Amino acid sequence: MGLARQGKSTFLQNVAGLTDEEDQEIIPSSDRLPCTTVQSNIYHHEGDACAKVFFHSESSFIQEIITPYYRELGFENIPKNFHEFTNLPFPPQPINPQHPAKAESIYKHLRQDYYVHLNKYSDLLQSEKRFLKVPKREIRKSVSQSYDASSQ
Ligand SMILES: Nc1nc2c(ncn2[C@@H]2O[C@H](COP(=O)(O)OP(=O)(O)O)[C@@H](O)[C@H]2O)c(=O)[nH]1
Ligand SMILES: [Mg+2]
Repeated sequence: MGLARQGKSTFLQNVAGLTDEEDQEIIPSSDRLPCTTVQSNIYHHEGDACAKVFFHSESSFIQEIITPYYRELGFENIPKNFHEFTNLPFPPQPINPQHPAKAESIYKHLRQDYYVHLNKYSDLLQSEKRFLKVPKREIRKSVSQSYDASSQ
């Protein structure tokens, strides 16, 4: 366990004996902003490395990811489905937060990562949960996020 950029991924690369730069992509690490941003279970496996990437369904995404944000931020109109999350007006600010700075940070994450970028990931959410098997060269793209020069 540890905060972002404390060396968790690098530690796992070393424990797993991933010494080549190309192999290190199996457990991506970064010196920039938070990199690996999903729960990742790593197993020893004979043969070519690959990843099983699990996707939320539209409804599990709303229930398990979005709803807790709405509750935490005091929003009453919790979207009942993906369509509502996309189409209802987005709340302008946290409601009566007990810890304003924390609520602001949570709000920013919900807005800037999940709401603003809806059209970049909505196609990945289907009516059922599913998984895809991806080859080594696509693991980084699947388990991490990247940033531009201004950290966006
Ligand atoms: N100097 C030094 N740098 C490290 C060490 N472990 C990791 N790093 C660097 O710290 C940055 C963040 O590491 P990363 O493993 O991605 O952190 P994570 O967010 O905890 O997974 C990377 O640039 C690593 O190369 C270490 O033991 N010493
Ligand atoms: Mg990491």
